[in-house]
Amino acid sequence: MWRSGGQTTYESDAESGTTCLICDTHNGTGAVLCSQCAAPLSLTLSTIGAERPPRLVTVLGDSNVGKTVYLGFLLDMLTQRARGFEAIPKGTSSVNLQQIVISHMAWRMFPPKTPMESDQWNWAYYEVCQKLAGRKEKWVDLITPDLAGEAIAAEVASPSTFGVIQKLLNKSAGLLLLVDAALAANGSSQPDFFALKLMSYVDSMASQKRGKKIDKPVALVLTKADYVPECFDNPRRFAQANLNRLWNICESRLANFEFFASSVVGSIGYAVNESDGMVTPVPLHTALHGVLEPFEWIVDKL
Ligand SMILES: Nc1nc2c(ncn2[C@@H]2O[C@H](COP(=O)(O)OP(=O)(O)OP(=O)(O)O)[C@@H](O)[C@H]2O)c(=O)[nH]1
Ligand SMILES: [Mg+2]
Ligand SMILES: [Zn+2]
Repeated sequence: MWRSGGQTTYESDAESGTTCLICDTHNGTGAVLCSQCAAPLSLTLSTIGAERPPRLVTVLGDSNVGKTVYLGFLLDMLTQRARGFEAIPKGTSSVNLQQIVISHMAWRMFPPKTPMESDQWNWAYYEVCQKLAGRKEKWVDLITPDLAGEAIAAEVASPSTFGVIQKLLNKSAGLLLLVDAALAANGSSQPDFFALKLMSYVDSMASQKRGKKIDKPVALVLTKADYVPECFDNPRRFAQANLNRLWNICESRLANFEFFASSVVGSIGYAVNESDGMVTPVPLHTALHGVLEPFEWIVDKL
């Protein structure tokens, strides 16, 4: 890796090996995943020759909040040219996450839970362009892993357990923080406390001067809003009423934040397993609401 004009350029060649794009660790030739953080080294290879430094957007949230589902649909909407966007995956493995989510939903199943091991996470790298009539084209190189909620919880509880999360945060241009609106509306304090811990972690990692707010745009996405449709009318009001601790820390520490409501299902059924009585939600049909808006807002702020 070398730096010129304030910009970091990453190297990779047969003799000297590859520098990890996420944690800057140097890896020997033949390595596929970074020995330090398990990010795919193909990310570095994909940036070679790029005109812009890549921008990372990280999706955070508790386990079961809907990160995998949200990210899969977001990437799919981008590649389907929703609202003036165009997206080109860099490297075939980037397509895996989108494919897993879409193919499961086509079979009326939610995708499986993301494994805790970082070498099992799907990473997506897309070159995204927004072309809107009367406006200049805007290019963003979106790099994001599908993190496991349990790994995020472990890192927040004890920083450096999953060092890759800390590195990602440092390098991210924007954050998407997902919060389960259905749980919050049911009176559970878990989503509020988890998001409060996450925000406190983000704040401590930002190492801002005391009293200065964090500039990084943070979109707070209220997921599963199909269960709480009033959330769509006014996500800010919903957060103030049901996620008050989160609302307060956002107001105190973030210069750029916005709440959004999102849902990916139009109707949902329930299947009961006869042998063990386990109830599984069945997405009867897909209907996307508020998936693109948070990302569009972040791109607008970059
Ligand atoms: N009703 C409804 N349920 C949803 C929606 N999105 C996700 N879910 C439910 O939430 C569950 C978890 O979604 P995932 O995307 O796997 O959650 P995750 O945040 O990736 O969880 P981890 O991989 O454990 O970190 C799904 O299996 C669905 O049951 C939604 O828009 N509406
Ligand atoms: Mg997941
Ligand atoms: Zn690394």
